[in-house]
Amino acid sequence: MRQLPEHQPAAAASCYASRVDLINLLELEAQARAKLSPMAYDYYASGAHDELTLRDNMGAFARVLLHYRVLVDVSARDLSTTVLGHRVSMPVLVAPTAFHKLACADGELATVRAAGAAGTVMTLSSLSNTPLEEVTAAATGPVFFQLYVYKDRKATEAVVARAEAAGCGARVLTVDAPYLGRRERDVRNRFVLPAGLEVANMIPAGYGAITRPTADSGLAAYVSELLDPSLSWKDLAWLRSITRLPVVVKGVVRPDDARRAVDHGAHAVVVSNHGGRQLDTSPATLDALGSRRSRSALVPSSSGAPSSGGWPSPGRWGRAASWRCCAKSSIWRWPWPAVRASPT
Ligand code: LAC
Repeated sequence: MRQLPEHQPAAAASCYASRVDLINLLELEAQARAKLSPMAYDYYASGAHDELTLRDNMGAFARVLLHYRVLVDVSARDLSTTVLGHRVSMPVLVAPTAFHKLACADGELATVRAAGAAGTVMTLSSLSNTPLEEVTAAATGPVFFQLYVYKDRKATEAVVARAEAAGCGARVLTVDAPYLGRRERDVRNRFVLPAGLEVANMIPAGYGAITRPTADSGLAAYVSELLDPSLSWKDLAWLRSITRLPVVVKGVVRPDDARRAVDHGAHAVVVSNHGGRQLDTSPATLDALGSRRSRSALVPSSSGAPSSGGWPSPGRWGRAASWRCCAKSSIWRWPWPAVRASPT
């Protein structure tokens, strides 16, 4: 039987590496590849199946050209904007990603400190290795909470209530993962959380452990066993009934689904293909964000549709912001009613 790469324990060292001259996320990724265990790196870096969408998420940026204007006095530049009533220094949020303690011992605490220092929002994953209360206690900026709906709705309602009590600013419902995408690297590695790491938020419900299955990815087995694939549009009403926070729908690539999301009560939509990790050959995020059908629906409004996927450098952010987005942000605006600053 193929010898599996043993997972080295999560890096005991702090996340705060000595100063390194990294100028974009691609260079940071190269550092991660050198420092992380193969299983941890593969988990973070992988896409579904042939990873075509994973690559196209970045390739799409090369298809966007900036036809810049000149002589318009840019001496006073301000990238700040607001997202669901929270002021941010720039139109870039930290998207929800799982298992930060695979990277270093500080895990999600390091991420939330960095997001606060950058003046932006951290979206904390349901599948965090650090309990949400510890993350919000360490936060110096807004924290949104990404939600996976478990078959056990009582357990889901409990974590929703905890996130609200801990001061999270919005609920980000992931809708593109009824089952986990087939990440072949995780299958080869038979991905599992190493000893000492769990799905911290779900330990009280008894769903903290991700164990190594006989084959396949331990995370795929966890998702298939515990998350609710029956989720449908009617469940947005259920979610809004159990939280006072704004509800954001994340994982949409179609204009009609984005419109359905708002028609069913979403306060905002995140255009995302889950970083190419779910359905290979789905459209690149930037193409979904800027497709002709979608852009034809673009009119200025005060609602928002951030996007997620393929943004490793400031140059790419600028291209996204050029998609007729609001002057100061890459929040994409749709012809929707104004987002209520505080949900009813
Ligand atoms: C992933 C899930 C956890 O992409 O969002 O791995």
